[in-house]
Amino acid sequence: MPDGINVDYDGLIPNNVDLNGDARVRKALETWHPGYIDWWKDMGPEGFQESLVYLRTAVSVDPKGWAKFGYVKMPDYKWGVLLAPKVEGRTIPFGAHKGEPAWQDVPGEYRAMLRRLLVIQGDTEPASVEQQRHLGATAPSLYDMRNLFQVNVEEGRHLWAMVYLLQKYFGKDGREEAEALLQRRSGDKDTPRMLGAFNERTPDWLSFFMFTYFTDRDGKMQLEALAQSGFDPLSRTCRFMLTEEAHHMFVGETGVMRVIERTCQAMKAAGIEDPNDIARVRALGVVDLPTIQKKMNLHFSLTLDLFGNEVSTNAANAFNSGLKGRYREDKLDDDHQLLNAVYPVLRCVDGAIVPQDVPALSGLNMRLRDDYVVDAQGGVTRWNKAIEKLGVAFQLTLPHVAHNRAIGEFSAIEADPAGRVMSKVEWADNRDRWLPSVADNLFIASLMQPVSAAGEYAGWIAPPKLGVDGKPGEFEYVKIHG
Ligand code: BYC
Ligand code: FE
Ligand code: FE
Repeated sequence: MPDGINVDYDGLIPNNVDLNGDARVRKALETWHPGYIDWWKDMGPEGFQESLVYLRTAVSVDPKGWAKFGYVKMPDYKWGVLLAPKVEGRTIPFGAHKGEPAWQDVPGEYRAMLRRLLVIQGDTEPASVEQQRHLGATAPSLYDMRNLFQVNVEEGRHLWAMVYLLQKYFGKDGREEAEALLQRRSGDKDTPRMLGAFNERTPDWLSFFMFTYFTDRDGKMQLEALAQSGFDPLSRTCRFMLTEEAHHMFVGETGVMRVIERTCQAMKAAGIEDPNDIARVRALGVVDLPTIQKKMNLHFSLTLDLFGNEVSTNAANAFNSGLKGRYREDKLDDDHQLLNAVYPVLRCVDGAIVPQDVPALSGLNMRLRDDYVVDAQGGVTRWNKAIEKLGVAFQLTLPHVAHNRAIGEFSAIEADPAGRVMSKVEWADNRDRWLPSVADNLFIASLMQPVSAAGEYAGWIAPPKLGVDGKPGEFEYVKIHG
């Protein structure tokens, strides 16, 4: 079947890229497949490989109806290779080659750079599955468990998406990279995943919701930037991945929202006015709002690290060569080349945080990060509205970009969530006021008792407003024993 809206579903690998007509790539993917399944069984959701999970599977790339729902054992999930439909006459939207026809093949001079971008993107996908593999055991409901597994299988499909590009366009190098993507392990001291945040633990469900809200949103921003690529197969791949990504952030935003709702309702019912009366709030078996703020500080700052350095030659080169654009490049009104433009960036000068204009090309990581912060604020505002509506005097705030950073300008200094710079000693003395302490994590861990009766929810989280695929509240989203 030629490239298009419909997906060839009959073979081992569902696809809309005519794998049947491309014996070399089909063989390469079929050879890679058993290693992938081994990886999934080893490193995917622990303890639920035989369960029947009510999952959506992509069966088309038509935005109006691309998924079908049904019970699947996760190792039997149909991970496919799906690209958004080709746009006829598409041209390279930015950089030195702006206006030239989009590349259908890898431009030789940019081969190494493109390969690196694909490998980094690909590496994050299995990493997140590894980070989340223990969470099934403590799911607060079958609904949440199902959402976790949905996110996991789709991250698995995102790995397939990058592996397809590597196998199809990078020959032997691509095969080696595809293999290496199955070898690295999140948090492993010898063969870790490539980016910092993907080697952190996701120890509890509040972390999972924060991760899918904040870190999957970095995924969204990076995919948006790569969706602009002059390398057309990458652009089309990322455009389809973005349709799935929206659900991951939905899981995060509604997850945090439900935790907040439950906490505020419990406080009201118990007559607790002071959100900082942590002992009394915790005695109700819900997460106090200051601890939610700390979790947010942690996951937001870890995610900011994923945007790289404030001033980056890599970013300039990726843009100039037409490989990685800006967020919504096609909606921006400028010359799309930026050779003479500047961009304001917060830098660290003599230990102080100061704005500085840098060449716009070198500042592209920051531009994307700034767009990210605006996007991330949206959900925080909605959370705050809910807190207010529930009558609790507390507001969540995104911490300053210099807070708790390990990459870039601010990795050299310490700053509190308001952006006040301080000594290492002051930081060490106060760290637990801003980031989850051992005691906070132990408390959250104590709440993580599994609830697996259909329609029931753990006491620290409110039920969702709507079920999945229009299903009623008591629907059995996961048949744990198959
Ligand atoms: N950790 O020039 P710089 C997702 C390295 S998430 C460790 O500033 P650049 C998802 C950097 O590699 C989206 N190392 O870097 C979410 C470089 O090393 P080399 C993933 C880091 O390239 C949830 C050196 O420092 N996709 O999809 O401008 C669930 C100099 O840095 C880090 C992408 O990221 C770090 N955080 O920017 C599942 C898109 N940051 O080469 C999935 C592809 C930097 O000098 N990647 N370094 O040895 C890129 O566009 C860029 O590579 C980065 C870094 C934005 C990551
Ligand atoms: Fe992904
Ligand atoms: Fe995601």
